[in-house]
Order: sequence, then structure tokens, then C-alpha cells
Amino acid sequence: MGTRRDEESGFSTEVPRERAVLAGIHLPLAWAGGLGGEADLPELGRLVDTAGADVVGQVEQRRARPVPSTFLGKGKLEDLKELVEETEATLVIFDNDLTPAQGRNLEKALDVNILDRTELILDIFAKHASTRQARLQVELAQLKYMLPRLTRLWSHLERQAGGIGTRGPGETQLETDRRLVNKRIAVLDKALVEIETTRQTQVRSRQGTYTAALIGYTNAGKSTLMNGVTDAGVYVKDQLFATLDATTRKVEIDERRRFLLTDTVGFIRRLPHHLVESFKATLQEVRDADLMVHVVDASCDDPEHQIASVNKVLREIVPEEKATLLVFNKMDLVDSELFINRFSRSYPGSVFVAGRTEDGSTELREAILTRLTGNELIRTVRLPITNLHCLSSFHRTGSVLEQEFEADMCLATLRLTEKELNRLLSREGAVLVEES
Ligand SMILES: Nc1nc2c(ncn2[C@@H]2O[C@H](COP(=O)(O)OP(=O)(O)OP(=O)(O)O)[C@@H](O)[C@H]2O)c(=O)[nH]1
Ligand SMILES: [Mg+2]
Repeated sequence: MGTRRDEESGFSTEVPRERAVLAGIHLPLAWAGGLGGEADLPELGRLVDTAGADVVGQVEQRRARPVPSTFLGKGKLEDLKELVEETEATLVIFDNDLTPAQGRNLEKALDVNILDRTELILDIFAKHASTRQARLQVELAQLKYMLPRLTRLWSHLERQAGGIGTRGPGETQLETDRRLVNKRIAVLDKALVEIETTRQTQVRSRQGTYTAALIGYTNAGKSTLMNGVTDAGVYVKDQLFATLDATTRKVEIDERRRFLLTDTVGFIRRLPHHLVESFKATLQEVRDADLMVHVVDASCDDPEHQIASVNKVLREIVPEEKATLLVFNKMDLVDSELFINRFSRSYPGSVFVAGRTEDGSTELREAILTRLTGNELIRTVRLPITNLHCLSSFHRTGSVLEQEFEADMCLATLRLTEKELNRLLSREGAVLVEES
């Protein structure tokens, strides 16, 4: 956390880390159309640590459904209040999402700040956003999440001001605030559309080159693999959501064996919907890719659960079926023979690497190339000789199997990928010669 000036002494002092108590209820999976499920307090703890607070205690409860007014049951709420006092906590963080009314009531009952899981993740995103696009996207998500909760903020102020005389102006103020927030949302939307238009121009210029996108749970090692396979120098850190932007680099082994690789924001179980919405532009890179490289942390408690959580978020972004290469990373941390035995049969075609090692990057690069360019075709095309230069890379890689000239046309039989064929047909004036 940053420093601030001590008001009395005038010296800079470290702001103490906030002290957080975690709270979560385990709901039956079927609750509210699949919104239920086990609270995951260890993961919440890692999020809290990334956000810059210390965990000083936790409470858990198993319930059929949350209490509408205070989320927790009466007894649990009393336990929580005692724990907050004992540990001198400054903050209570819920693993589940709270309604505005629940947040308000809990704040009143416990007299400390209350955050829910979405607010915590939004806070981390805000802290880690370093590019203009990421900052705009995070702000958009925050405003959209805040809009229905403005009343909670206002009642908070009202409580601080004692409530007298604040209600009338407060309500008018609330209207003004809503209008301002909506106006800002429109400005952000517009700015993001402009960024997206620029990106689409870049994407068009890549036509004809295969693209692969790294996706996966946060902290699985996507950026580490990106740096190993390319020279991108992407920020790597043992924290959640270290990466919030999309970085794309070219990987070129020879003129024809090349592809573009993109590293982007990680996913988490129950990734807040507003974030997925707002990060649409960043995640568009995943939609546009020919291949998704799904990175899984082999050393996590339950890799299958991690895979399922990622697939669930993925369905919101990429509704259509897309080619996927599954990569189990951090194999140096597990008993690799046992692990491969266990997972290779249920996930055929997947690869097992340690991204931190050079071997790991080479293996991954080869696996991606094989998946992208592995299914080469043999096709004959008729091409105007004025465009003959576009065959030079095929010549250099020994992929021109036959070549004949007919007046101002060239008849060439090539070994090539589908993408290369499409490029010749759409951009170089080639015509496919049907096999007789
Ligand atoms: N032991 C081991 N650690 C690894 C390996 N690959 C990555 N890590 C570590 O895992 C942590 C997360 O790595 P990142 O590459 O930042 O993970 P990421 O998937 O990009 O994470 P986010 O950007 O936060 O979503 C870092 O501390 C890495 O050093 C590996 O093969 N073995
Ligand atoms: Mg990363």
C-alpha cells in the first residue's frame, strides 16, 4: 500500500494494511439457478492478499439459502461481530455477492466496511490496470456495478451526517449522481468503441497468419509461457490478475512456420459478469484466434475444477466451438508420471510442460505449430504471373510441388495450410483448380 503524510508530524508514514475478516456461506448448487456452490475462502484469501489487506479471521456457514436482510443467520452474525471486535478488523469481505440492502444492513450491524467478492475483484483490477484501455474497462465495470448501489453509498453518508436534514437533498443528489454516472458510462463506451475500431484495423492486416490465444485461470502461468515462446517480456507475478491487457507477438521459425500468440487477462471461478462485459474488447482477441491455448495449473488442488470454471466463463465470450489445445503447466511441482497417467486419457491431445524451463517453451511452441499448421493440404491453383512473388516463401520451404506456365498464368501445386490457401484465393487473385 502507498504512503500518506502524517497530518500532525508532516512526515510520510506507511498506511497500515487493512485487516480483513472473510465470510462465506455454502449454498446448495441448485440455489438461484446455479448461483450457489461452495464458498472458497482460501481463494478469497489470496484475492485479499493481492488487494493489499491481511486476513485476520474467517466465518463460514452452510445454509439452504441466504437470509434476505443480512445474508448470514442471526447467530452467525453475532459470532462475526465478536470476531471483528476481537481481531480489530477494519473490513469484512464476503465470498458471495451481496444485494445493496444486505450490504447496507451488514454495515450497520458490524460498523466496519463491507465488501463482496465482486467489489474485491474490481478493486484488484483497478489496481493492476496500466493501459488506457484496461483503465477505461475497469472504470466501466465499476460504474455499472455501482449504479444500483448508489442508494447504499448515500445512506452511508446519511448515517455519518446523522441523517437530519440530509434526506431531501440526498435524494435529489442521488438523481444527479445517477445522471452523471450514466453520462460517464456513455463516454467510456464511446472511447472503448474507438479503441476497438483501431484494433480491428490491426487484425485485418494480420490476415493470412494463424493466431493462437493463451487463456486460463489466473496465475496458471500464461504470461510465463508467453515470455518463453516469444520475447514479449510480459509482467509475471505470483498474484492474481497480474495481466489485464492483451499482448500479441509474432513467433517465427521460418517463413512459413509462424503464428501470432496473444496473452491476455486470466479467468476465475464466478468472474463478475460486469467485468466480462467490460473486457469484451480485450477478450475479442480470444474470439478472433484460430486456436485457444488453455493453460491449467497442474499444481492446483483440483485441475478439473479449474478447467470447468474457465470453460464456464469462456462460454460467455466464445459461444461457438473453437479448436483448443489444453496445456498442463507447472509440471515441475507435481509427480509428473502419476499426473500424466491420471490426466492424459481424459484429455487426449493435451501437453504437459513446465513453462519456467526452456524445454517447456519449445514443447509448447511445437505443439501450437502442429495444431495450427499440422493439417496441410495439397492444392493446385491458377495464379496471374504478375503475382508470382507470393509463391516465394513456398519455394523456400520446398512446398511448391509442381509449377507450369500457361500464357500469363501460372499453374502451381502447393503444400499449404487452409489459411494460406484462403489468402491466395482472396488476396492474390488465385483460382482453385478442381481435381478431375
Ligand atoms: N514452479 C513453476 N512456477 C511457474 C511455472 N510457470 C509459471 N509459474 C509461476 O506462477 C506464477 C504466475 O505466473 P504468471 O505467468 O504471471 O501467470 P498468469 O497465468 O499470466 O497469471 P495472471 O496474469 O495473473 O492471470 C508466477 O509466480 C510464475 O513464476 C512453472 O512452470 N513452474
Ligand atoms: Mg499474466
